[in-house]
Amino acid sequence: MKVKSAEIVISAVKKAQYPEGDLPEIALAGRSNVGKSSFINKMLNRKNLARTSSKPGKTQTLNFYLINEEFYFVDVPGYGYAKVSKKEREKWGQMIETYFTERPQLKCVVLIVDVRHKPTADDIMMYDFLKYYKIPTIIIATKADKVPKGKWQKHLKIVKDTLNIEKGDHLILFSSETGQGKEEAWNVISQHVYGEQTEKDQNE
Ligand SMILES: Nc1nc2c(ncn2[C@@H]2O[C@H](COP(=O)(O)OP(=O)(O)OP(=O)(O)O)[C@@H](O)[C@H]2O)c(=O)[nH]1
Ligand SMILES: [Mg+2]
Repeated sequence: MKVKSAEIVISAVKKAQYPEGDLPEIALAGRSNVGKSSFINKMLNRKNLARTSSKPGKTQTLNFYLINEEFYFVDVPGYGYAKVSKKEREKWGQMIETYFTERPQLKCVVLIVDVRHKPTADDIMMYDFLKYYKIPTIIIATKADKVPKGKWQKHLKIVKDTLNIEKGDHLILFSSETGQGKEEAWNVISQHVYGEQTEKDQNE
């Protein structure tokens, strides 16, 4: 995928603010601080387009990034951060549910998990939610640079078994530090954005 342009279009908190038009959307989901915004930046070759932070809870709104004027990445606030009030959690739940269940433009969700750890109960709940609504999902196991190469397969198997990943959903080892897995991630994302296509088309 050649990224020719990438820009933030809107930070939305409600449906009326979602962009108009019918361009396909790929949303990011995952635990707070797992690396969703870093994933977007790495994929787009932009250092700081999506704001990242070592403190959890950086992304608070649905941030729509328009790519090549053809499709959107939607950065979604993370879940599972303990220091969040009940009221904020409810607000988050409502915002996510509305977006994930009432948005025909949403083609696929990229669920990001930390390859170092067994997926949490929240990760499982998120994946089950996506499967209940039949939303195609790509699982990105990120922070591969933090695990020695000899242990990658063992960790991937734990992710696969714990989430009980359905046939047809891809699991990709990734690192926002090294760029590992980037090409594979683009290949799978392109299939969801453009539908099936040849490798030649994708490289153009
Ligand atoms: N070593 C390493 N660090 C990473 C990787 N991806 C993200 N990080 C670090 O993890 C921290 C959180 O990254 P973010 O991209 O802000 O995480 P987020 O999921 O967007 O977090 P919220 O917006 O708070 O939900 C930052 O300090 C990143 O530098 C990775 O692949 N490898
Ligand atoms: Mg973020």
